[in-house]
Amino acid sequence: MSLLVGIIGKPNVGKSTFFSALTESNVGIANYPFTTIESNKGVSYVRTKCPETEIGKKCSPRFGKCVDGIRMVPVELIDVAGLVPGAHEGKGLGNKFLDDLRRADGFIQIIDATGSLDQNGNQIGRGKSDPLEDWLFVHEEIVLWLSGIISDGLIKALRKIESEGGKLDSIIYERVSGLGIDQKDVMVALKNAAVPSNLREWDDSVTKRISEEIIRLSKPGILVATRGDAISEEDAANLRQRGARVVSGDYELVLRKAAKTGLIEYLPGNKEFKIIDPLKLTPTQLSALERVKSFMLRNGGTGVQEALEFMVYTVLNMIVVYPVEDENHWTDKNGNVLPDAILMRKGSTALDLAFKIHTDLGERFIRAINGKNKRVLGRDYILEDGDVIKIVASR
Ligand SMILES: Nc1nc2c(ncn2[C@@H]2O[C@H](COP(=O)(O)OP(=O)(O)OP(=O)(O)O)[C@@H](O)[C@H]2O)c(=O)[nH]1
Ligand SMILES: [Mg+2]
Repeated sequence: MSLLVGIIGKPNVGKSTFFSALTESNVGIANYPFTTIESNKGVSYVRTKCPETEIGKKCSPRFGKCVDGIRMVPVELIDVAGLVPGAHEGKGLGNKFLDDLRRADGFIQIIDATGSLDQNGNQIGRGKSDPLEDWLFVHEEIVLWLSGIISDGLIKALRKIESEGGKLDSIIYERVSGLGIDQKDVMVALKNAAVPSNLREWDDSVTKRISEEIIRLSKPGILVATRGDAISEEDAANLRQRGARVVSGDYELVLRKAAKTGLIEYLPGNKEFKIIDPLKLTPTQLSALERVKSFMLRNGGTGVQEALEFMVYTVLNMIVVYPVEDENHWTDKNGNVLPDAILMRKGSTALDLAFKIHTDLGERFIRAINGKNKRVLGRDYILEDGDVIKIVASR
């Protein structure tokens, strides 16, 4: 299973535009709430330096590509319907899509830099709402949704612990299994949430505190203020200071489309682009690209690719490793050089990598070999960013 990042936020803020730019897929985008009803899923890529240069051969990625030694590593994205206050009780499009977020490893929360929308995504005029305040209710909905999952049949289970014994962390873990949450995180959450020693004193506020801690520990997120193209530099600086990243999903979408049709040269994440032949552009296209250019100068790029990479590498703490079958030539059994680039959490071991590739490979693990220095590695070897690893397993 690859990494999955959920794109969330209130209706009409620009979630699907951000998603469409990153995944280069066509999805419904319109200036009214609830354009998206069914979730959109797609694949985007984060950049990393490819080890191909160290072996002097061109790599052949099975997914994504590698341009000038910069490898694009796949990440799954999911764009869901807008969240409104009360979504966890079924308001708006409610719970259904919250459940689509079950497997997400973390969330990118999109907010509207222009502050033009009320909590239901209706236009109320520029600056009439504080974009940062939306963070609170959207976060609250996610917490309450998890509380609902934990609460299901909980009181009965707690009574059972009292009469027959049993472990609280197992009871909670059981409820959140399937949400990609570690048992370790559940244990830390229980400790931090100050659970009453007498379980009879348990109430909804305890469940909520546990959910808050679990979300904080295992579903981290970042705030991305889109429509950065439509605000002043002063407002942008203010949003940045308050912890949001300022981007323009719309401009990133324009650039990716223009690059695809051969009008410009642009690689995602670059701070600038080049018009290939100005004579091929209409005056409208030229002036649109001028606007994009001036925003990129002010903002240091559109900010979209960087936001995803910040999420993956810094917030989710990922490194990239390259499993191979031949540790000398760094190939799979068909001779493809560095066919896979896999995102693993910092601190993962060689055994974790084996399990990530295939449960069977994990179960039959004997040792690993470091493709760079040919050293033999045990199951507890801590992987490093850029490692090329061969797993040796029993037959
Ligand atoms: N100026 C500007 N407009 C944007 C940007 N991103 C999105 N928009 C506009 O905002 C409106 C809503 O965009 P969507 O991407 O459909 O928003 P959404 O959050 O997916 O909306 P729902 O699916 O209805 O919740 C559209 O008119 C977009 O063109 C941006 O970066 N800049
Ligand atoms: Mg949408």
